[in-house]
Amino acid sequence: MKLSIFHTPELVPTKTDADCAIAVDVLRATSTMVTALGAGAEAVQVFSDLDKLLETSDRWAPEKRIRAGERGGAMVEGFDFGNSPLACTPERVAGRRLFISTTNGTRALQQVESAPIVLAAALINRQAIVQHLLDHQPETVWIVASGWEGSFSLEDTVCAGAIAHSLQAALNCSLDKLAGNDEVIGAVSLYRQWQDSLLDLLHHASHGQRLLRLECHDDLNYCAQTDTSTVVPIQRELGVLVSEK
Ligand code: 3SL
Repeated sequence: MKLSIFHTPELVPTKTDADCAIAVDVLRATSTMVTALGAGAEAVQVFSDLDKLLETSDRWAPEKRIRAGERGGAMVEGFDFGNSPLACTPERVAGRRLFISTTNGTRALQQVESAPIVLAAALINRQAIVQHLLDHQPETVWIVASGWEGSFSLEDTVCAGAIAHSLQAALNCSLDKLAGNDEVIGAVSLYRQWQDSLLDLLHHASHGQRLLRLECHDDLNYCAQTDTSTVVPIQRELGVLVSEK
């Protein structure tokens, strides 16, 4: 298995030739997707365009849909949810489809949507993603960090490093053998340095600070946890993710 990490969607080669592509947006899109599917949402459907989201979700019965819209960290007016994973309780999402558009996370997913296998990862489901890779042994794996509007983000790269670190241990191989690019070595080093203080790292991250200014302390606490969910969101049709199990 060869693993490559891209710090932003813009750095992903235009022709997707990975067997498996994994989008990461720890704060908060992929954490929200994992949580919604874990709470029994039927599926998560992602959109970069808010109008397209409204148009598509209009065709669903109101009791079968939740519209989640985030821009700049805040909830889009008129939507049911913003992008807080903590809103995704079984009472609110079970049996419903989450139609979601966020600033960066949905863009990362769309960048790799043509890969044969597309997954969504966060710190909370890190080990479940690693187990999926071990079970399916794809030859080429890309992890795409969402970043923030084209820039590097600490929280997504540390999550990519957490996945690579655990995968390397399970495969019992050298990092050089696993790494498809230098970013893997960098991301694993970042994870090794911060693995016992991920919440602190999220507090240093510029997007973490943006969310703290919006009073989203509980979201940071939640998203900083590792391996608390066994959900693997997997693309079933273009832009639609379901829980693998
Ligand atoms: O950028 C994104 O996709 C979002 O996850 C950002 S936020 O955490 O909802 O502000």
